[in-house]
Amino acid sequence: MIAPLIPYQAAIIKTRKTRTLVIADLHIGWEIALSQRGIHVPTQTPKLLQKLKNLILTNKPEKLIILGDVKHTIATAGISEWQEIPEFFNELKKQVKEICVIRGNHDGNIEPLLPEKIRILPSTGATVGEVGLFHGHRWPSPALLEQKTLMMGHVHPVVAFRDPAGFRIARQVWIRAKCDGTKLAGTLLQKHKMKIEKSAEKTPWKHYGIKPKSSQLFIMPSFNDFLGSRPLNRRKTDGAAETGRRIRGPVLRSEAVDMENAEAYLLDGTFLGTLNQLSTIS
Ligand SMILES: [Mn+2]
Repeated sequence: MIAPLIPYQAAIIKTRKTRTLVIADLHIGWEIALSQRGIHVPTQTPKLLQKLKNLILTNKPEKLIILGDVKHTIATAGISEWQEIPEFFNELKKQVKEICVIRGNHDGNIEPLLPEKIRILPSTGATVGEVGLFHGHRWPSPALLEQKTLMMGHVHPVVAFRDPAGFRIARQVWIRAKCDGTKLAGTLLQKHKMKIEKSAEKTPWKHYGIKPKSSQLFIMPSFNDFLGSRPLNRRKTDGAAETGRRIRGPVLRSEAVDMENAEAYLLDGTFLGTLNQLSTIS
């Protein structure tokens, strides 16, 4: 069972044996990137840590999974990241038995920043209970498509609202989209240059040994409140549409995920409508 921890950007996956806390997109050190452009914001890392500690105290998970993008710089790490990231994880280690990081696109060379016993999982993802978890910038492994529910981060989903006077605000949201596991497996097979044989259902079994079952995809809001993003309800006529498509990653770009009719929920659980409906107010 999967439950969002309203009103936080976090979820709990419960199985018979364990409770796993899942968060995505910490982007520790985004303030440092700003300071290089002359804007000085004090470090926000202690606040992120406190928010996460409180969630651990309240929900008592045995396991914490971070769905990618622990740090903000992509390939390297700045001086403060060398200090802040190990400290952050050393504190968390005192609160929760097991911690895993699924590698995101910002997690290049993260190994030396993580203390002992923090496990790094590949960007192809991991399965917890009946949920397939992956970051989203790359394809998940075929094994994840056997799960009914997929969950990813990476896009930092927000919805924009504009009133008639032109004032605009953006709010973080959860996205729930229908997806077609067989189609996803088909696209993945094509990517691996394998031909779809007589039946689209049987080919994944033959090549990957799986029966695709994924029917819904959740996109998690970023745990870091400050991250910007291109609103998901921006109209397609926008000149930046192509860039937007590229950033979303291969799964959302594939026709197997119905983003038009995807449902958007505010962090407090309020249902806003589908992305298609919301495109009129962006
Ligand atoms: Mn990412």
